[in-house]
Amino acid sequence: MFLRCGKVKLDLSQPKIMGIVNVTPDSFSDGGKHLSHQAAIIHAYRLIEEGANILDIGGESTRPGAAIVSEQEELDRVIPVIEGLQNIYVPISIDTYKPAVMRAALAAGASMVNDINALQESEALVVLAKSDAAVCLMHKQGSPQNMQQSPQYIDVMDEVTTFLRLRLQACVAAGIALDRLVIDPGFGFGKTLEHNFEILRNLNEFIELGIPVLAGLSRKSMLGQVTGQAVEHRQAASVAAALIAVQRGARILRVHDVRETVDALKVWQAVNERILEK
Ligand code: 8Y4
Repeated sequence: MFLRCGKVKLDLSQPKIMGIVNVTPDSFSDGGKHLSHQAAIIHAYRLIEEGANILDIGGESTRPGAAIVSEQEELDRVIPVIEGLQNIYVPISIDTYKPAVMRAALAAGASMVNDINALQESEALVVLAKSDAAVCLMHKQGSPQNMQQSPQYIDVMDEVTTFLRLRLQACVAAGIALDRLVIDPGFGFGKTLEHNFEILRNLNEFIELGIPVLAGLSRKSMLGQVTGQAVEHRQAASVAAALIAVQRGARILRVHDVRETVDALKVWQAVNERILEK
């Protein structure tokens, strides 16, 4: 199984790691954005060194209740970072739901779009159809501002699967080939603790859609709820969750802690390889 990201064909026969690069505004906002861009670029290089296979660059926090960032502000945050990463060999993913940001990021060198809105914004399908970039289609219920108020499903697996199938069909109808698409159930996006763990338990069911599955569990509140740990102490829980996702068929893991997740995957791979040797 391969994922086409522009010129790069990403081999997903072994699970791959997407490292998270947040471009957050620096606290010296009077002095322009140079420092936060520089910090994001340095962090990106570190994640590559640690073994990241994709970098996910985001300029708007999509954590529950986070403030909305204007299109121009988001562009000002992410485009200089993408431009500053011209020489890297790993594909760059742009984390955005705004079509104008997608277009500018792809022009600046990104070869994947990670859209928590699954290309439902008008023009998003058109922007991607005109490109050769990969796309991650994520499920959410509600908007990041209200999604955790009272998530409700009759059957969460059924609803998420149906939504992702419809978005896959919309992408194919718009001219985006299947080998450019990834699906993601969207852990924490309009889901209760029970919903999130039901999805993780049954993650293998998404494989039937025939498209690689991406899982984003890193540091999320579902892990805080079961461990009692604050966000800065969820590394072990995140690695455990990532490994469970891989065992249930996830092909891409979106993580903050790249080095630790790489090691966990090496243990998993050693177990699998040694089955074949016997
Ligand atoms: C601590 C740190 C607590 C981060 C919560 C968070 C996903 C995603 C996000 C995901 C895909 C987040 C952009 C939420 N999550 N994209 N983005 N899948 N494809 N929260 O699960 O990291 S942001």
